[in-house]
Amino acid sequence: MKRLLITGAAGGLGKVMRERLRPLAEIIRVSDIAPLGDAGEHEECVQCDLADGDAVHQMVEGCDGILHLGGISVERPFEQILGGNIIGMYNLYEAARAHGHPRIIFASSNHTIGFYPKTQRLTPDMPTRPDGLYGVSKCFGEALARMYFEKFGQETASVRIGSCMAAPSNYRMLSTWLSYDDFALLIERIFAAPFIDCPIIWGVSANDASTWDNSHISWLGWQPRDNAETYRREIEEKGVPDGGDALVRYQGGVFVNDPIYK
Ligand code: NAI
Ligand code: 15L
Repeated sequence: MKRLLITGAAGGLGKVMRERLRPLAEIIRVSDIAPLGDAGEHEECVQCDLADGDAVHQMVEGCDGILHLGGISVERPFEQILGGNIIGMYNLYEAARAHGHPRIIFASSNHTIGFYPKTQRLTPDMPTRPDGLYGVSKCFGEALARMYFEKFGQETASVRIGSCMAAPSNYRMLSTWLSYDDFALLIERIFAAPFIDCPIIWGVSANDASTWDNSHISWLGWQPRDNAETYRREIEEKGVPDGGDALVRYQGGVFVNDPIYK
């Protein structure tokens, strides 16, 4: 790619991917509402609110691919979710439509399906069961991506990320963990494919305890290498939650207990 845009680049995942994805493009354009620090070599920094349509058009212009990590990433009052995740998604897709349909990777979330019981194996064609307004906003994002594909041919991979962090930090993450390496590998595969359509992909490592079925994307050739099982002993030493604990009862873990924040 000539220019890859990473939104949410000042956030937890954005900071990691800003470094790791350097080889994917001549220029990485990093964007966030928060300060981004100085532009590194082969970088451009664009500070911008996703809810500002004109600013988003300028941010997207000239980009051949977009990794969309920006937005509210946990349960928050609706007004915050509305700006970052609903209006922000619409602005991003309108800008992509105006600027040549750069392929988009949308950071969706397991909280689109959080109310499924942990014992159930899931495929992406099953109905959503969001566990909060945040999860609902990610369902909106996936639906928006689908509509722009059907109407305009806009390609998007909606990656329902489990728990993407350096290492799993609780019992639930033995199934939901996505390592940074496996996420970076997935991003590479998505941008390298000649055509991707508009799939929903489970963003999860090769965890023995995973309940998410990615067999529909075997054509992508993504083979996650990490397995949270490596961490089982040290996690279990901290204590094993009982079956009634939301952490292990629901796919979305404790998000199911979040109130509607005002
Ligand atoms: P984060 O909260 O650390 O980063 C999100 C970034 O988006 C922040 O830097 C924030 O300033 C920016 N942002 C928020 N509202 C904005 C707005 N209106 N305009 C522009 N930028 C705005 O979240 P994290 O963990 O880095 O996650 C990145 C993405 O991946 C998020 O979309 C999140 O929903 C999704 N995700 C992450 C998971 C994880 O395990 N880290 C799991 C599932 C989904
Ligand atoms: C998410 O969607 C959140 O963005 C992240 O902070 C984690 O809490 C993750 O899900 C998870 O379910 O572990």
